[in-house]
Amino acid sequence: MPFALLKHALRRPPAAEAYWPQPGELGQSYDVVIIGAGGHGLAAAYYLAREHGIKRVAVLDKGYLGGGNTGRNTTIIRANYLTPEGVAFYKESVELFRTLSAELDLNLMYSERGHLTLAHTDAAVRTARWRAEVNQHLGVDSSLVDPDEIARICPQLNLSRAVRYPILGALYHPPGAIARHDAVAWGYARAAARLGVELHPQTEVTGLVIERGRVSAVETSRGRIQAGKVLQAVAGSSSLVAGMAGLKLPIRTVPLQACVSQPLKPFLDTIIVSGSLHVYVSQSARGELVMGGSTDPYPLYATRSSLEFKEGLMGPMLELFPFLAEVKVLRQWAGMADMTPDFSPVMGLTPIENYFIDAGWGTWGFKATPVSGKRMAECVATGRQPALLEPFALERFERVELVGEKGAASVGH
Ligand code: PYC
Repeated sequence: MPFALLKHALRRPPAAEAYWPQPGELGQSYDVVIIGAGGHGLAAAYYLAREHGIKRVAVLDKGYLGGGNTGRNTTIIRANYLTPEGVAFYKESVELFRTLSAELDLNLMYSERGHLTLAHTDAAVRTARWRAEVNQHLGVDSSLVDPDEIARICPQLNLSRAVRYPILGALYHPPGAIARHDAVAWGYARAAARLGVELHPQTEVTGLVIERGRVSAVETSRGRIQAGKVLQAVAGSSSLVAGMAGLKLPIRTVPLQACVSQPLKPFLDTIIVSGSLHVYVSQSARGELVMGGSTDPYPLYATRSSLEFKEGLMGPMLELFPFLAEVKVLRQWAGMADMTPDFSPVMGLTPIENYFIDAGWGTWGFKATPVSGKRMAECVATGRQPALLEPFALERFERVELVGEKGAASVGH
């Protein structure tokens, strides 16, 4: 063996660099306390430090970083919404995602695959046409395609007319993408920590001290901290945390389950969604089929998995891809989706002067991570509702100015 090779083999491997420093003592006061170390909270911390110079920030989480819905979604990113407000918002998110790996210096495995929302009824074709027109008007690449075009884009799909719900057309959205969801949280956490933000996992918020219409302190399982401003960015527990601030949210929390198959050779490039059949599927870089269906039909604070979900999903999956009949499901899990009456999020100012909210993400929180982080940071830093978030203000429910996005849901409800 050449000497140089032997020397290399015997050299001690370099210690792996920690992504972020070990959490230290919890400080006594911060300019901003963020409740929730998921993608949204971490992204907001990063943009607060980077774009607004606000670095005395603590991000608290009762569990571990990215352990809630950030690590439990099916990683789909798209901007093909129904309302002009929703399209403009998610368009900015897609633009931020495109350069995020370079910005965070971490490979997020962002992969543009194209996204097909299948239409099996005349009504679904009409909604697809409507979405395509709104999308195009706002500069988002979407169009209505017929079965011949669908066969060209995704030849593996069963386009036979001899099924319960033949495919009549689809909304095709070429920018539709997937990314490594955990890495998005890790990337933002690392970049925020490098700018001086403190990350405190295993630190549960147990109460909020409100005095004269302002939050003055946050009670945690590790003691009380003074806070100049507080941003709530949790999922699943949004109503419970908001309740500590005396706020009542129009939110109903339901489990959303998903699963992955054993790894297969790459065969599915496109992300396939069928709102009518209640199924969505993409193939990850590891070869697993990442699949989901409808939300569970009752409110529940739980992340258990059920056999009904798996059985209910596999019928339509096999209708779309009959050749997968022998493929095994490898893993199953659930997140908790905070559903608002109009299927749009609640973002921005609240009646409490220095308390800000990022909630109600239902089934589309992951794809909004960069834009919600950036715009919530702007909102917290300036104390004003950014124009892009105006339609999503909590007070829209009092004004009855809803932003109805149910027609753009991939998930059956
Ligand atoms: O909005 O694309 C989506 C989606 C897929 C699964 C859950 N949400």
